[in-house]
Amino acid sequence: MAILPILCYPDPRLHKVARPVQAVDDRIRTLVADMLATMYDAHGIGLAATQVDVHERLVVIDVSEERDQPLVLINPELVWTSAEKHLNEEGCLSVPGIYDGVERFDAVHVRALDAQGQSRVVEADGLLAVCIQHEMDHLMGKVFVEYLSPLKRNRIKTKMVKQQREARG
Ligand code: K1U
Ligand code: ZN
Repeated sequence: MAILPILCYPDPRLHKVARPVQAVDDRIRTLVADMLATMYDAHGIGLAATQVDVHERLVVIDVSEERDQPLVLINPELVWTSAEKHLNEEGCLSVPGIYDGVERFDAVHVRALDAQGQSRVVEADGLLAVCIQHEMDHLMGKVFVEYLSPLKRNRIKTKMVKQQREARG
């Protein structure tokens, strides 16, 4: 298993729209294993393929306390959303150190293929529902800071560019 580099905002590759996975084969299963290892290594609760510069519709998630309940969603599609929405605090491995409120559906049902290529519907609420919506946004090239005001977003962009310049030395 490999730890993959995670793209950092404002990298333009984070805005690419992912294409559907054509076949759940060994290449995809290796990508799933590498993405899970990368997510656990970064202490995240989710990761979209877009964030590791692979522009295919695949996300991994684990919101369990014990970090032992991985969820793999290939070609995910929302099939139901609740009427209610709420503001939730979000973070992003591609925007390290930034947390802010985003309005999301309270509950969603998502149809997706699992790592064996089997179709299933996942019924989610709470943090899992928030995380699914955040990860599916990544597949559409959308980063959570785009829900914030232009003022906040520009401040975050400036901070990230400065951090990356300093890290490069
Ligand atoms: O997609 C990502 O960048 C992963 C992201 C997922 C996420 C976190 C919180 C709300 C929605 C989606 C993270 O894992 S950020 C780091 C983290 O573990 C975390 C941050 C805030 C709340 C809970 C967890
Ligand atoms: Zn994210």
